[in-house]
Amino acid sequence: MQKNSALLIIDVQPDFCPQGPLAVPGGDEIIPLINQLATSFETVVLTQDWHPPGHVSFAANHPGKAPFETITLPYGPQVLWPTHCVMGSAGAALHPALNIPHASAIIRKGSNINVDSYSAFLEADRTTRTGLDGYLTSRGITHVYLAGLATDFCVAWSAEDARAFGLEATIIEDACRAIDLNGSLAAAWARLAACGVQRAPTLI
Ligand code: VGL
Ligand code: ZN
Repeated sequence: MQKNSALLIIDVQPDFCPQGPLAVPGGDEIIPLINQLATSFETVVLTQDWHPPGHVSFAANHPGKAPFETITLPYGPQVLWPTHCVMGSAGAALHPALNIPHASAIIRKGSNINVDSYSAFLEADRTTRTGLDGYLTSRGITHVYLAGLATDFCVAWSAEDARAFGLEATIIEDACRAIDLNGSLAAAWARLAACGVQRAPTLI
């Protein structure tokens, strides 16, 4: 892989894998492929979804609301999720089967109690940056390849924002799994195509 490419591994955490509170079907199946892909990249960045217990995206913090309902917040619509990835909990750790010792940065996102952050670049208010754009740009990265969970939420939003920050973006489909809530996967692929995100089955 060229020096100007980075692998971005999104939210491969126990809470998104089978047995977890927000399990993505087959979420843990992608880990061997991700470990293998990572060996081809000099620059590898991992993200962790990382929420305080009182986070606004948790249905449990909205009396009378159930997981997977949508509410309206000051920054727009917000899906309410089961409590997941509470900062410091075992379910929020990087998945123990990940084996990527040369990964150079870990970005934690969603730590603001009032704002969700599907994207690795920008919070849901669409203005607060995580700093990932600066990290990548300062290392000369012009193309990000994306893998992880979930295709239709955090992977998709991260890929769209990569394009907005002027990067080429390719989603490695076999290295992702989706939640697919009410057609969210098809909707995500349509948005991704419209902003020029490329789609590859795998790189191996
Ligand atoms: C995610 C829902 C809530 C994800 C994170 O990683 O796709 N989805 N928080
Ligand atoms: Zn989350």
